[in-house]
Amino acid sequence: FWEWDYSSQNGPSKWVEKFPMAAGSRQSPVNIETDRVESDHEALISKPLRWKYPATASRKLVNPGYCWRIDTDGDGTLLSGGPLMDDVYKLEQYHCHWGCSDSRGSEHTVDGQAFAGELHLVHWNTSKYKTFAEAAKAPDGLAVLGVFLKVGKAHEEMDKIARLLPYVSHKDDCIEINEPIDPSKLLPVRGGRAGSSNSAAQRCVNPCMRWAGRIIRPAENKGSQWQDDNGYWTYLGSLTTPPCNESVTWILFKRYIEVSHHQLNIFRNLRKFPRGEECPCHENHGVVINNFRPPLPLGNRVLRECGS
Ligand code: BO1
Ligand code: ZN
Repeated sequence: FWEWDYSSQNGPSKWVEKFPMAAGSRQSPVNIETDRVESDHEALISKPLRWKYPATASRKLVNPGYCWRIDTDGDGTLLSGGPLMDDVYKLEQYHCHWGCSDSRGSEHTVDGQAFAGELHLVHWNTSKYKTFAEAAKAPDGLAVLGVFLKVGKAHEEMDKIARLLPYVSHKDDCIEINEPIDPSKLLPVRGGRAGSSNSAAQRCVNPCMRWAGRIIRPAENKGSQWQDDNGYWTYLGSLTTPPCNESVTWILFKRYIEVSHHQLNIFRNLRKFPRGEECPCHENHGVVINNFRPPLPLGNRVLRECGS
């Protein structure tokens, strides 16, 4: 009996023995060849990608033994438009992948280049399915927003997470989140680009409103709605961990966010083994590093881009 992980013994090349889906033709991640993407698809342009994440939706921080993960209650969250068209998706959880050093860690690569990490916001299609588990079995059930992490200056919202990680240092540790953590602040607004191109911005869809002589900012209560003018790549793929279901519409932002080397080191300090157990002292003294799956063939799939 073995549990899947990222080690040489039970890592990505062995997953297929227990999870046959991992050998499918719609697997993730992939390498994004920027000069081979198809641009200006009418379907993508006709409806801008938009999202809404109330900070109060982030409920629990978990160490599942292979990353950190924040589980949400989904209340008031929304992702729609772009490749998702009119279907409305809800945020289920968000988590991260990273390396042992700053030169690798992302799952997707851009023109063969890896980033220091990759943040995944995992959503499910509430227009068509009743639960996350049901959606996870359907070809259009899930949508994951991916954000590349590059080492630079410390990220304020990510620091709220980094400061909590010592409380979930061991596998199966879980804490409730009391300070609001806003996943929309983890999306790239300004900063560099994963591909080449010029600048644009993220727009707030619902403007501040006046009420009883006061200015009400949407962020103060239910979270504001944002739409992307920054550009993304999209393709049909899978979960990047077992069971590797081929149920994901991938949406990868062209812009990356910056996190500090120190913040990544805090990620690299999480343990793969439960509290109270001896350190198994297998690879890397039982810390969670290199929790990324290498890119798989794009095959006959189309990678589309939207925005500059
Ligand atoms: S990812 O964003 O592609 N890295 C990803 C990978 C796995 C999941 C979500 C996003 N979730 C998994 C759960 C499994 C469950 C599966 C299908 O969804 O971790 O426990 O079996 O429901
Ligand atoms: Zn992931």
